[in-house]
Amino acid sequence: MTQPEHLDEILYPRIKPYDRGELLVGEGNRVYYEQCGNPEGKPVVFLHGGPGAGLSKWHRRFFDPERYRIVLLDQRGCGRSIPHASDPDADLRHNTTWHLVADLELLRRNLGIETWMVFGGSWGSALALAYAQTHPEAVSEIVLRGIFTLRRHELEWFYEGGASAIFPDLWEDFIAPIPVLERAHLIEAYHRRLADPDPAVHVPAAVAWSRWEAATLTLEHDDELVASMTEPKAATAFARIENHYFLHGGWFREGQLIGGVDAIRHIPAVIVQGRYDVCTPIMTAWDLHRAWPEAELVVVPDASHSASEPGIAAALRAATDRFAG
Ligand code: STX
Repeated sequence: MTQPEHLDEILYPRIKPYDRGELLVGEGNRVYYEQCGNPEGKPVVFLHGGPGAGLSKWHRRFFDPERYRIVLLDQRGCGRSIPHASDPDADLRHNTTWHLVADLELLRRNLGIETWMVFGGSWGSALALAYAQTHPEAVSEIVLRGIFTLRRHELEWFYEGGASAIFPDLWEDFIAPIPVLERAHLIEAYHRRLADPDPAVHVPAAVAWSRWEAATLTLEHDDELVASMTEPKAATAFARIENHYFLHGGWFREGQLIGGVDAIRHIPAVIVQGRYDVCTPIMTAWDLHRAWPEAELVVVPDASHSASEPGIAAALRAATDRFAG
């Protein structure tokens, strides 16, 4: 996707990495990472969404490149990491939340970083909470956006019918590939198709899954975002990885991430949330805020989910500017 032009007025200038590498994380997986900004700056790690969405170039631009050492990675199976989950017979057994948490810790140590800021939106907010609660001593600050913790009712809201109340038109397209008798459990019904090694079966399912999400992420429909997220290879990895994680509840106990804030409440944190976020409704940010009042909650009144929305992007930049010291 070309970088959204409106971000030129909100975020830092377009930059290129000063370093790119591959982290060998075991089981044949290679995790792509890159570093941007100032090698002597304050370390921050960017955690993308999905899971399975991969990096975009504009993700580099939430941080002052003079003051930050910006580390970004494509989580297992997506983006430039290999093997890619779009491979017809991809095996996702070694792709779980706890593998990703371990990958982050390995990357931090390999890069010689003592502590880093953790910055994540949507699925990235879940991964940030899981990582910080497992390795609190490695985390200097936390910036979260579009809070998502994979509780049963969050998954049911977006993938089992709740959000059809707001997007009934797009919902019809989401359920269209699934026979009526299977619609009581859409995540499971989609799983059967997405796991099929035949591209004639898994690609159309992946595109329908990804279109539902892409088309509901922004306050106003964004054609470019939908086009980039429904490109068959990206859509297949995105849909397969998301579906695999959601089928397993992220390998969390119900309520684990909000229940686990005691381990991290001493860490300075900002929570940015769009009021009209349909993908990850504000109820979850509110529950997190109630459990963790020390973290600052910034509600953006005229935004939905995507970090590219102007109010969200501006609030995120303000947070990283403040933590830069
Ligand atoms: N998925 C939420 C999520 O993490 C349930 C997500 N959805 N779309 C995105 O992230 C991108 C904006 C990164 C494409």
